[in-house]
Amino acid sequence: MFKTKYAKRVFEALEARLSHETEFLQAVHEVLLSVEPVLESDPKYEKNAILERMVDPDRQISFRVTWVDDAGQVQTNRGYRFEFNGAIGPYKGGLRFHPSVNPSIIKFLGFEQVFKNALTGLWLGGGKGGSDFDSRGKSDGEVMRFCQAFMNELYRHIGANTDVPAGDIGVGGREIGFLYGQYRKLTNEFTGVLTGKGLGYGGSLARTEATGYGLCYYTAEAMRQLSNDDFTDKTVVISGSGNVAIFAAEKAAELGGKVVAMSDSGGYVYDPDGIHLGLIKEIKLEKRGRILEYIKNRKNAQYVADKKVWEIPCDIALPCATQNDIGVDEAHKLIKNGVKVVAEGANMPTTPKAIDLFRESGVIFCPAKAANAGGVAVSGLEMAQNSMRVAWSFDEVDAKLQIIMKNIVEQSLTTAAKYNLGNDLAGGANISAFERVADAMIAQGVS
Ligand code: NDP
Ligand code: 2IT
Repeated sequence: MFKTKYAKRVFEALEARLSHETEFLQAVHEVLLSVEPVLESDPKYEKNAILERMVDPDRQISFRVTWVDDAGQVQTNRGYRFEFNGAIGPYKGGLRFHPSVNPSIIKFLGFEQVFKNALTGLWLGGGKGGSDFDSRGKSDGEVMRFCQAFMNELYRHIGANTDVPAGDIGVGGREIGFLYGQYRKLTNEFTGVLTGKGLGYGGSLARTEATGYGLCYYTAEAMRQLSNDDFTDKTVVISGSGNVAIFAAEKAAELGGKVVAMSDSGGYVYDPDGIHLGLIKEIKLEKRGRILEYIKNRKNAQYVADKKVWEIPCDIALPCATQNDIGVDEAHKLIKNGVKVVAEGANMPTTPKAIDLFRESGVIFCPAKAANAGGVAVSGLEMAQNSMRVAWSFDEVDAKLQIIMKNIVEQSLTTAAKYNLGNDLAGGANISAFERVADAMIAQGVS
C-alpha cells in the first residue's frame, strides 16, 4: 500500500493505461513503494514530475524483422529497443531473444536497468531490447541471418555514445558477433557499440564471467556485513544453466560453497557429490544441449523433469534463470528447508509476496538490481577500454568488479540506515539509485 499521494497517483495512472503490462507494473510498484521516504523528504521530486518521467521510456522503438530460414521460407519476428532513461549516460542494457518477449517484458527490464546501472557508479543510462525470436533448434546460419536482419533496423538507433546493447537470455557471444559484424558492415565503423564482444575484436576479459562472479562477490559481502558468515561449506542451489548460472556456480564453488543443483526450462539436476561444472559447460555452452544429459555421466545424480529446483534444501539460493521463478510456494519450501540467503542473478526472479516472506523470516535478500549489476558494470568497463583503445588484464577487470560490487552493498546499507530501513538491501539500493538518476534529471532541466 502506498503512503504518499504522489506515488499512488502515478502508479494508478500507469495501471489504468497499461493494465496488461503485468511485469512492468510489478517492477514499477516495487520501486515506487521503496522510494516513498525520499519523495516525502523533498517536494522537488513531485514538482519536477520525476516519477512520471521515470516510468515512461524516453523512446520505444518497435520493428519487424524479416529473414529466411534454411528451407527458404520467409520468417518474421518483432524486434524492440526501448531507450528508457539517458540522464546519466548512453542508454545501456541487454537484448533478450526468447519467444516470451513482449513490450511488458522489455519495459520491466529497461526500467530495472536504469536503477541497476546507476548503482554501478559508472556513467550509464538504461535501456533494453530484444525479440520474440526462438533460437532453439535453429542452425547457426539461421541465427546469423536473423541477427543481421535485426541489426538492419537497430543500427540507425544505436551508437557508442547513444545506446550500447549487450546480451541477455538467448543472446551470448555468438549472437553479439553476428550483430556486431552487421553493424560494422552497415556503418563502416569499428566502435564500442555493443558489449560482450569476442576477445579478438574489442571484448573485455571477464565480461563473460562478470554477472555470475559479481553475484557471488555481492552475496559474500552482504553475508560478511549482515551475518559475519561466508560461502564456506554452504550448500548452494542455482536455477538456470546459462551464462549467469554457470559463472555463479563457478565462483560459488571457488569461494568454498557446494553447488548441488542447477536447472533449465525442462527440469533440474541434483548431484549430491556437487555439480561437475565442466560437464555442465560442455552440455550447455559447447553443445547447446539439455541439462538432462548431465545424468548420463554422473552416477549419483538425478534429473527431475518439469519441477523447479527450489525443493532441494540449501543455505544459499541463487535464482539465475528468469522472472517470477520463486513464488510463495517456492519461498515456503526454501524457508522450511533453512535457506539463509537468496541472491538474485536473474532480473526480478522473486515475486513481491515471496520477498515479503523472506524478509519476515530473516533471510538475507539480495535484490537483482544490485546483486546482478556486475554484468553491466563490466560492460561499462568494456566501453571504457574501447574508448581508450586498450585492453586490461583479467585480474585488473576482476579487481574493479569486486570493488564495484562491494561498493554497491556499502552504499545500499548506508542509504538504508539513513532512512531507518535497517538492513534492507533492496530499499537502500532503490533509493540510492533513484536519488542519483533523479538529481541528474533535475540538474539537466525539463526534457
Ligand atoms: P541464458 O540464455 O544464457 O540462460 C538462460 C537460462 O535460464 C537457461 O538455462 C534457460 O533454460 C533458463 N530459462 C530461460 N527462460 C526460462 C523460462 N521461461 N523458464 C525456465 N527457465 C528459463 O541467459 P543469461 O544467463 O544471460 O540470463 C539469465 C538471467 O540473468 C536473465 O533473467 C537475465 O535477464 C539476467 N541477467 C543477465 C545478465 C547477463 O550479463 N547475461 C546480466 C544481468 C542479469 P533453457 O535453456 O531451457 O531455455
Ligand atoms: O540485465 C542486465 O544487466 C544485462 N543483461 C546486461 C546488460 C549489459 O549491458 O551488459
